[in-house]
Amino acid sequence: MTIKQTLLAGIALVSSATVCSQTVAISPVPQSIKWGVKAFDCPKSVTISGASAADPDAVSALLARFPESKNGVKITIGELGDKAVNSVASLIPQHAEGYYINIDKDGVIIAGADEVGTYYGVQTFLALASQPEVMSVEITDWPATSNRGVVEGFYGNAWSHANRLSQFDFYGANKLNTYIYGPKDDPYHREKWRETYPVEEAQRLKELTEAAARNKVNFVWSIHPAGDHSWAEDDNRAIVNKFEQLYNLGVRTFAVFFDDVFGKQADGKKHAETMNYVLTHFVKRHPDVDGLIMCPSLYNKAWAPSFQDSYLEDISVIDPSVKIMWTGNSVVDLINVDDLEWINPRIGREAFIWLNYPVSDYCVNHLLMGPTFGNDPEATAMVSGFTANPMEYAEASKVSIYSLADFLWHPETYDADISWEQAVATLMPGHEDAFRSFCIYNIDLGQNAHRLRRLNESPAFKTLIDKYEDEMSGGYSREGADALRKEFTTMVYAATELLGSESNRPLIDEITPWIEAFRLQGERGLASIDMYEALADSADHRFMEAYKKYATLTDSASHITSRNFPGSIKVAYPMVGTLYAEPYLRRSVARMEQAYRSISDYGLENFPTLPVENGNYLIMHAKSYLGNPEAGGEGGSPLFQKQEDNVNPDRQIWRLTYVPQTMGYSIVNAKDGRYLTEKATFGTDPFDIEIHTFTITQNGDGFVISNKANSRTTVWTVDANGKIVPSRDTKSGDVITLIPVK
Ligand code: LOG
Repeated sequence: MTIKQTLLAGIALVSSATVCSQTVAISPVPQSIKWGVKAFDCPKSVTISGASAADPDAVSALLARFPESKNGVKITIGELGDKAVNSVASLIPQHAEGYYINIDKDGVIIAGADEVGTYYGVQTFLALASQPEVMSVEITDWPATSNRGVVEGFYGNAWSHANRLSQFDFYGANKLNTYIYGPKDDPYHREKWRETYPVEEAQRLKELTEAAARNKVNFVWSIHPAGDHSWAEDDNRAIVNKFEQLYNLGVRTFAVFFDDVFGKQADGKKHAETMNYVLTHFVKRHPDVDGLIMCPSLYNKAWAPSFQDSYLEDISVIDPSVKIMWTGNSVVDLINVDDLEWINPRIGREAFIWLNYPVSDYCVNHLLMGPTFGNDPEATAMVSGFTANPMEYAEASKVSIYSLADFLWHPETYDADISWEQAVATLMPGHEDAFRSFCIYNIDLGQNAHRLRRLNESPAFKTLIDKYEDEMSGGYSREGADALRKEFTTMVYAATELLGSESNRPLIDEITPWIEAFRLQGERGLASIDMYEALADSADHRFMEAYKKYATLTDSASHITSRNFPGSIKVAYPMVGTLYAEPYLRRSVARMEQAYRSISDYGLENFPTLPVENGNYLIMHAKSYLGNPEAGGEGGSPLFQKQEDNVNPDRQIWRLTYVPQTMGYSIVNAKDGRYLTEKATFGTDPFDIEIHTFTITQNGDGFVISNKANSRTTVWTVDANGKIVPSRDTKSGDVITLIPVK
């Protein structure tokens, strides 16, 4: 068969195998849906009645998919009050943005409660009509949450113009109606908030407001004046002046952000004054401006104790039309009823949610591609709006945004896993399985300052290692090796397929560094199984070849970066499978290295040489000795001391032990067994290698000691009092000398 014949056969097979039932997902899930039998084949064209009175964006969206012709499928469209849909007026739900759809063999009726409703009705119809046969159906639908969407509010590289245009189409299709513009690192939002946008940027913003409007998305523009607002009228006037520019570019809803400022800048009374000033001097002067939103400085419950008691009371006097944002129980948390019961009475209104998920600006090496779960469905009834702060990776963020749209529209029936499966399939048509494999290994955030974890990463991999790891470390298990080899092969195939796929290039281009890391992880896994099998055969040359391959692949993975361009605000070092796959690989390779050393001398020079042998050491800085003055106590800090400890020498002796998994050392005091933590204090909790091991690198005659926890590297410097100060400036590490003691 020629290639062409093969393709044709493939298509014939698909269409003859098509069953007559609804196979495409409608997301968000409608409030009420009644299926009937097949109505007609997927329309080739449509005949529209009611188009002249109906919402023009709804009609355009319909015509963008189906051409009009006399004999096309008959579509009647309009909103409540339009003549065309009079016959179904009583069936239209009385909810803002609601709609009614009826499809039968005679045609289609799409009737909105308002213009947005008609537009959303068309979106649902387009989903229904995206399969070969369209089913009879009656749908009554409306959103449970009024303002639903995204707040682009992260630190890092702001979304591009193309990113945002693509987002708005996505919001339109998924029935999200709100986008708040507030990227922390757009200078005209924060640092240079007083300055108006230059012509070119202004033109792009105008295009954005137009694109948002076409998709029924309310484009909210926010200003962040709080870094250096003088609280004098001049500065309030500067805010109004800036808003006037944005008004002229088409913005009709505005926001003022006061987040992440402290002290004098976090003054509730001043914030209230500013908001009321903007109301009087801007909002009231433009009858078509439809509202103001503020993000307070105290925007989560965990911070309440460190703020002046009166802060929330001070802002509660702001005109009730102003919406006040809230991230929940802490900066990064899911939203619960309890949080809202706490905040709503304090601010005298329903909070407007700023959900810090899937934002990754505090764990930049991770992509958050997992299911969106943990928000209380009941919480949606207690808010004035609900927006999510995404990753700087706009396309990748759509996995979570898709589910957010589903959750907010119909919280009672929301199922995070089902919604996630649909998101994955919708975003990579034709490569669903490969994309799913990738996403499943990119779920957890790792150790991070905000402590949010997602422990549902790679469950199948976890099952495999739970089942086989003990067996494999105790002896040879063919079953274990085969099962893991199969999984690692799937990873490599999935990555290769995605890298070569064409169905969503913007997404693939954006996440390529993570896909590469994923592919390498699979290949490293395969090399580790080769090592394992060679070890079982006592085949030292074969083992060493596999080991060298593993080491080369690991080295390549460590050089992958993302957003590593001149002027980039944050560079990322992609990490994947950090919950189970990566720790397993490191454990098993470290174990095999040890086992190999006991059977052969061949090629040992290929293993990394330890910068320092395991053992007891004096740790010295200049002429001082690191000691443990309060040994046996609970707190205290290690301290470089000028005097040798003659009373209790063990207090200045430290046991260094190499931990192959992290390629770092644990540092434990000989006197009381307490370990040094990443903050250079003492730890007594169960030892966590991911946080408390130190990398020791040769520097001249001495060493530099660094620690990589929370994805941040710090190096030891020593202050004038002999205290270790972990510095983020990784170039300025102090030279430390290590003297072995017997
Ligand atoms: C910032 C936000 C940032 C997020 C996560 C708010 C209101 N402000 O801690 O810009 O993306 O946390 O790092 C924030 O959440 N501050």
